[in-house]
Amino acid sequence: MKRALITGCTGQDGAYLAKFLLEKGYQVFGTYRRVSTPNFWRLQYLDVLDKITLIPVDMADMASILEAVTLTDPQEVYNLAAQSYVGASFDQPLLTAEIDGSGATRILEIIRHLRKDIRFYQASTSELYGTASETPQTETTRFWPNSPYASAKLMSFQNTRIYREAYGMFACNGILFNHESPLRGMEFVTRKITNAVARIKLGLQEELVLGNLAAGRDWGYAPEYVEAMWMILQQETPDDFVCATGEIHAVKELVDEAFRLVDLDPGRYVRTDETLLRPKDVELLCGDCSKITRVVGWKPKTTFRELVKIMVDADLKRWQDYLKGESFPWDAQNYPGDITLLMRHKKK
Ligand code: NAP
Ligand code: F7E
Repeated sequence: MKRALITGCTGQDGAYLAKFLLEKGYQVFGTYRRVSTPNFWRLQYLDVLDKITLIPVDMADMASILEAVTLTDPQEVYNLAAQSYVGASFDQPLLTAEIDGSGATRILEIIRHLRKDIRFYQASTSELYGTASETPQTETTRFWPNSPYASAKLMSFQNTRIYREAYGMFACNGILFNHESPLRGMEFVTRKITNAVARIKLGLQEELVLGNLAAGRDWGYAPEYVEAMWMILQQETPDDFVCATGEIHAVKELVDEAFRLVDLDPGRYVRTDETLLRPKDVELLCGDCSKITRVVGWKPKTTFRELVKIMVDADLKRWQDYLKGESFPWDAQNYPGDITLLMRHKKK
């Protein structure tokens, strides 16, 4: 039986990947952060929590990563752990560099010294393109990061490539464009919108406050993207690949589509607030996935409209069930509606 180690197993992609690999017959080990309150809701939601083995790891702590790799002796390591929220990286740039930049290098070093035949997947990102020099972006488009998150991810991207070329390691980057699902974290714009739309429809919330409505993204469906991660590691030759849908939609379009699905007029409920603007945003991203389609055989299936519907339906059902008194693994009830967060990174 093949063994896979997933860092960041409690996150959106980690949970979907754990489920996918279990279905492929893998023994799955996942790392989690020791925190005062357990954070396993996604693994419970997908009914995989009791089918995987969890190991406490912090990506800042080399010893805990070394122990995880030694104990699990995996054939494949998927490095998904990250401070993944771009906005927060302006507040915590050094922590983000430590986790997202140095974290990957810690694993690469461990693999280099311990067992160079371990296949390594690095969760790279379309954010590397920042202010993109061309549209759509491919594997050869220039990187021009616009955030501390993206510059940290640039380090891990380059070290993954460098360890591949310098030491002959099977180390690959998936340059994944935004991918979403009902398991997406609440602070990301897609889920923030679909959760708010559900609450507004049910009379639980009065308004939705957003930042940059003009930003354009290439949004795909997360379960399809974790399959791409696995496919990348099954190739004969290690390489870097873009995963994307090739379609751009503005945040405003996402808002309109989500409200349309529940027959409400967004004009009545949505306002913008400049404290939600990032000091520097990425205005437009759109990927060209022809290389991964040609070489690996992966292509996206779910359309933008289908994705928004999946997410709105899921959030609506969860709030309806919640109102009926049902309990189930879920994150939204942990977010108090009325707290004021001081946005340190607000545009000056
Ligand atoms: P996510 O939901 O935020 O999950 C991130 C995971 O990393 C969580 O399990 C989190 O643990 C863990 N983590 C955070 N800090 C850590 C630390 N110091 N030590 C150990 N683990 C830590 O992110 P995602 O959307 O699944 O994304 C997965 C990966 O792909 C990330 O590296 C992200 O940057 C990258 N990526 C995502 C997208 C996207 O659109 N989703 C696109 C491109 C690349 P907790 O649960 O305890 O917080
Ligand atoms: O923002 C704008 C915001 O936070 C998308 C991460 O998974 O994908 C994700 O990064 C856009 C930005 O995702 C709000 O300014 C407007 O232009 O959902 P997001 P992201 O920054 O694209 C990449 C590929 C990753 O690698 C990252 O890990 O939406 N926007 N108003 C807003 N964004 C948020 N979060 N909240 C708002 O109220």
